[in-house]
Amino acid sequence: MYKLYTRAGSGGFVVEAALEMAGAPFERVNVIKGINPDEQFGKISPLGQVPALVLPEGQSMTESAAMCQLIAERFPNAKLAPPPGAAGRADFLRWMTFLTSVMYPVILRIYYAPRYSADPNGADGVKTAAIAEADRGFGVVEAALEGRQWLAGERMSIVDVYLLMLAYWHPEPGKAAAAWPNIQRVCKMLRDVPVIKDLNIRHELW
Ligand SMILES: N[C@@H](CCC(=O)N[C@@H](CS)C(=O)NCC(=O)O)C(=O)O
Repeated sequence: MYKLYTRAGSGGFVVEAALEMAGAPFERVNVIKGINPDEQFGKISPLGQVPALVLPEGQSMTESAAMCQLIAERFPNAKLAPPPGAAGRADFLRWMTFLTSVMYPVILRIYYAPRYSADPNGADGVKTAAIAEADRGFGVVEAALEGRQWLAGERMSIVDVYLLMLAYWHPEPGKAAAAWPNIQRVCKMLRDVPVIKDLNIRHELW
């Protein structure tokens, strides 16, 4: 049994989606921001962040992208990622890394702006710059989706779900929808996937 520490509206969304799509047995532990739900959480997530995943064998991990890749690897029949050697593999690794190392942190700067400035009046500036940087990143993904249905290979993969999550975290969803039609197209297709639809009841991305 997997155990996922998560919270509605957090990066736990994409890991919940991966576990559900894989058919992996898992329990959720809801984490209220700033409060350790149990002693184990403090040890496995030293930054106090979700998601955090405890594997059936007892080992634990943080980092949403690593979790998604591990779940894809452990449940190959779910086809959550193009396997090593497949045509879409390079794109999958590229976009997974881009979303997690470029886009996720920039979006954190929007929502946790005071953390990113030593100036007590600096948060607004951090936020404005972070939104501009997020927009630049979404522009890169938008261009990559031109003429193709999914980010990696010929079928949906967990990296598309990662993109949906980040796209709905944009502070101005209306602007985002108009500015990036290819991303919107991917989101629209995913919104109808039953697992995603169900998860949205709790996460309220849209
Ligand atoms: N790099 C981590 C980022 C996780 C993260 O920043 N989680 C946020 C929620 S989306 C969090 O728990 N923030 C609480 C905090 O930093 O205090 C990942 O990809 O899993």
